[in-house]
Amino acid sequence: MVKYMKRCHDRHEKVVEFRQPEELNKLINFELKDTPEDLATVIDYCRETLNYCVKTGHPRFFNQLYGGMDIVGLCGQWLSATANTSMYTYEVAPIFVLMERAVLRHMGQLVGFSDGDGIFAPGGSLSNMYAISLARHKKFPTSKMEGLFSLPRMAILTSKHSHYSFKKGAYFMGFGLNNVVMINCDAKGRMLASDLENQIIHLQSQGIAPILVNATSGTTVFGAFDPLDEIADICQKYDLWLHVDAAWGGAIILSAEKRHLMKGMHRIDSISWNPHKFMGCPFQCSAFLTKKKGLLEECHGIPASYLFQKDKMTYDISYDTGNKSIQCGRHVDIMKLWLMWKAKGDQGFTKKLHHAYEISNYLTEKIRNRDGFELVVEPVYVSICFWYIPTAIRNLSDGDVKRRKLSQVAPQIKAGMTKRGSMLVGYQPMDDKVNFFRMIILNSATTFDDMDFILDEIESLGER
Ligand code: ABU
Repeated sequence: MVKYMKRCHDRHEKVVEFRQPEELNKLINFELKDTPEDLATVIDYCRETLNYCVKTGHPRFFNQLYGGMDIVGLCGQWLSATANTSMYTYEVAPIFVLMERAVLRHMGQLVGFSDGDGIFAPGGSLSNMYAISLARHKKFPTSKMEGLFSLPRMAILTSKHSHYSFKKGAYFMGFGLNNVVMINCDAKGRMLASDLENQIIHLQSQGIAPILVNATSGTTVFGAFDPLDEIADICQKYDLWLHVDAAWGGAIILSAEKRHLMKGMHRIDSISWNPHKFMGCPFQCSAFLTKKKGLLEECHGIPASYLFQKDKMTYDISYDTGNKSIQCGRHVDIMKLWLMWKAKGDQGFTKKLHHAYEISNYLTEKIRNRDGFELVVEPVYVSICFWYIPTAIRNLSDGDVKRRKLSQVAPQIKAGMTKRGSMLVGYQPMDDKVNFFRMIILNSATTFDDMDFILDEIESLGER
């Protein structure tokens, strides 16, 4: 593992040694048997596994909203794996429960919740589902006993650029996809507050009860920040739960220079903030925070006499966290984050963010000034969206033929970089925009030279 960590930081190493599934099936014997295999073979499996893993810690991995390799965080991950416990009671996780309380308190205070509550969840999607669950409980507390059967039809509102977890949450929790109202965005990907208000009025006129508005701070593709103050005004007017999905963008809270992008955050009811994204905490680590103390437990608490005995004489049972959660067993995600925060302080994360902005600004300037490259949208965060337009189609007039050809460019270049293993960058279409690249800059090891490298590589693959 230590060798692998070194390889992840070596630019001569490939980001991925890509193999097709049928090749990997030949390289590693995945099938299980009745009889044991010897230890040397088992260790070989470990070696082979790392050989074919994607090096997400490599400075040229830009594919996802996570990456990099924080050694302190990794040690925290190893330590909690060694401790092998569950977060549900103080009884079996005393130190981790106290760590979680301290980190949630600190994160809540940074958001502006003076006396809030929260929980670490297995990913941002689940954190967002916590918000839907609390919003429903707040509006219709009888839902805990009666389910959906005693309630009016409900809807949740979120922008067209928001994360798909709101749709997943809607069907998982029984609302149905038709009751997720997608609010229009401006050209920069920010929710249009005027459309939000129109949609709320329209829902109410049909007897549908909106229960939650989600605003996004750092949308998944453009990295846009919805206008929280304007949205909070509307939620206040119509008495709606305001959640912010800041899974990707929450780190800007740590920067006095950039925090204005989330102006109004102290007015929200809840927030999802994933330290495994920009902050570089080893996967996975997602915080759900709410202003409403006690609501998580009121909403999700179920007596379980084998875990949450009310007559425990060893300690104060308010330290048991299991009844805030929708899970039973809960992974210890806190140790790695707490240790990183101890080692860096707020300042360390702020420095990481400002470094990423410097690299992003450099890349943006290069894209602006280099033939064949074109920005899709002016970035406000560290997500840089752009097209590469090969020479062969550069002079075609705008129209269906050019769009069709351009839409094939990013997938072809992506296939090329994966085969070479030289770097990984994501792509997607968005609204009327055909496939474009989305570069995610978050690894502190990434340099200006890496940006020159990726543009050269994209051009070389795009001109083949
Ligand atoms: N949960 C974030 C979406 C995945 C990604 O674009 O990396």
